[in-house]
Amino acid sequence: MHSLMMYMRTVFGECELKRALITGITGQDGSYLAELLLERGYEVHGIVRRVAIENPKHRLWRITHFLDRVCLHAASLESMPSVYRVMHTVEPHECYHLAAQSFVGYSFEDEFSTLSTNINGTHHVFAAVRDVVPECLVYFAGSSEMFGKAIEIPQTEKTTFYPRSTYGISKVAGFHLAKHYREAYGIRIWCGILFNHESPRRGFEFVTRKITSYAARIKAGLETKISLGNVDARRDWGHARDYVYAMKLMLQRDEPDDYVIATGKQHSVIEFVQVAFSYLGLNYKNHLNIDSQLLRPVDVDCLVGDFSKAKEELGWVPCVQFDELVKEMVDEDLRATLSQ
Ligand code: F7E
Repeated sequence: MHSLMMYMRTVFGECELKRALITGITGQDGSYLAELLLERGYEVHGIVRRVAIENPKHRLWRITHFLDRVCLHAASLESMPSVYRVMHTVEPHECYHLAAQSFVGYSFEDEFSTLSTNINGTHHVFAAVRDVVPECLVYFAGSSEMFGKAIEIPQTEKTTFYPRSTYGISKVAGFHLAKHYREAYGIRIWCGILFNHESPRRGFEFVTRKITSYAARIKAGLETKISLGNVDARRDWGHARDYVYAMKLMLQRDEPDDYVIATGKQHSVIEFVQVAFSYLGLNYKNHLNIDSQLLRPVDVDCLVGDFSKAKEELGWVPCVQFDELVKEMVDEDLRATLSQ
């Protein structure tokens, strides 16, 4: 694949394909984004850890269906030389920096690696763009976790940040690094402030996928109970496929900016449970166990985004509604459970 791309680049010269580099290509968002960019005719490159290449069945499951159409580069975002090497090899026109330790719950267990991986990884990517491909358009994955203990409802691009986890703090640092690289070096970096976004490709550690996978297993008679922590937490949940489309739209704008990407609608964790279980004809009250061990030292209680700016300037609106999202996830988990 790689040599073919190099050959095409040499032979076709001027009319070369647009090259996109995605960090975090093996994750939920990276996989949907790669699909979108391939559809648009991009040459897609991804940074992955060496262990992922060595263990494709376990680590590359979200991208196996298009593996032959992308070029993967083994590198670690924590190693500046390896990020620079990939940047030199690919010379991307667009770089989507999605990779991070993104599980908030885990950031309480390992604050140090969350901060160092997320902040240094982001810094390495931005510095490599500045030094190797300064014309490259960059997307940075910000997060609604930056609002944390939100000081206003709904949250907009102007809402003051109040992060409540080292994950949230690392994203605030990345956000300010992006601004700094824009202002000091003229690097064109867009920040998406994405609220929770889910799909059948969501990791099992996140609450939505945990709920839909347990609902399916309970329906199939393989489990009887699900244990959850703070079921009163409220989130603004959208579909990941809609959200990666917003990333692409951002980079089509002339000037870099920040955009809240959300649905504007809020639901509690318990509502998610109720919709998922009742879709399968189950009464969640018969299966739910509240486990205080699953509570975080501090939680984010209430997030809901105002996406007016994205609607007005990008023409972006979320397409998938809450109920449809839950049902798509449950359907996929039930299908996978029954085919095991
Ligand atoms: O938790 C509560 C938990 O882990 C949602 C990441 O993508 O979105 C995500 O962060 C809520 C929290 O996502 C369980 O306490 C109850 O209040 O699914 P989550 P998150 O922390 O909102 C933002 C936008 C990101 O950027 C992050 O990268 O659900 N909850 N019981 C539970 N959560 C989990 N994981 N497991 C439970 O058993």
